Amino acid sequence: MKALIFDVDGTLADTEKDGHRIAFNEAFAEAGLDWNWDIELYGELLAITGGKERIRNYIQRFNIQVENDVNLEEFIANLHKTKTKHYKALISAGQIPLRPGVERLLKEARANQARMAIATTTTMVNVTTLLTNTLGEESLEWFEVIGAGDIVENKKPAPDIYQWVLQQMHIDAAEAIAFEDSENGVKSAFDANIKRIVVTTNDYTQNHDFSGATIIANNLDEQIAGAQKIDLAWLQTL
Ligand code: XBP
Ligand code: MG
Repeated sequence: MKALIFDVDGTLADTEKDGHRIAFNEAFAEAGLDWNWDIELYGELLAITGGKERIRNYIQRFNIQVENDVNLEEFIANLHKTKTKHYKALISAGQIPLRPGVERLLKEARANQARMAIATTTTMVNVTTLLTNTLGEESLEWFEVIGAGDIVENKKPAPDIYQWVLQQMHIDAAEAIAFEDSENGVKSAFDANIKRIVVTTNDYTQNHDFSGATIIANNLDEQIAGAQKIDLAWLQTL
């Protein structure tokens, strides 16, 4: 049985528009900044993965002057810490559900002792908060490895995080199936040599270039060629 490696943001849950974006804006307000990332702008900023990297890109792109006497690195790190605090609060309040079919597939995989892991760009506490709030505390144990955030040097679309997870699991890329929602995510998995990639798109990613993906569906509960939904039996045919 192949190991299942899941992305988090956009794949397990639609966290970007009503989660991360809101938390960024709350952090900006708390820091006294008049920045506002509206839905459209945020969609463009998503091209850069990682919250700290996204803030830096925004500052550069709009030529924003951050107070002269502060160190930019430190400024971004502090702002991002505040963002993570707001994101955690939002997820803990149960604002974001899992996407259709996610709980079903995770539980099916668990019941069949399939090996599972996570490969994400987001901060570790964001992952654990989402999992415990949607699936309970014990769900953290369902995942053999959780690769998250700054654990690798280069975030998606670089292959580093998938390579790191494969290494930790002591498996070859040929033994894995990756679950992604974005072009950056598919590129990351593909360049880590994972050639079985299941994409479930969302509003932000539906027009992305998914070259290298095995299948592109709206969600895991969608009827696809050869199956009523994306389940373990179908995944084993890949
Ligand atoms: C997810 C991301 C993350 C979140 C923010 O990308 O890009 O950066 O938007 O998380 P993927 P942090 O789904 O491809 O892993 O602010 O914690 O970095
Ligand atoms: Mg994603």
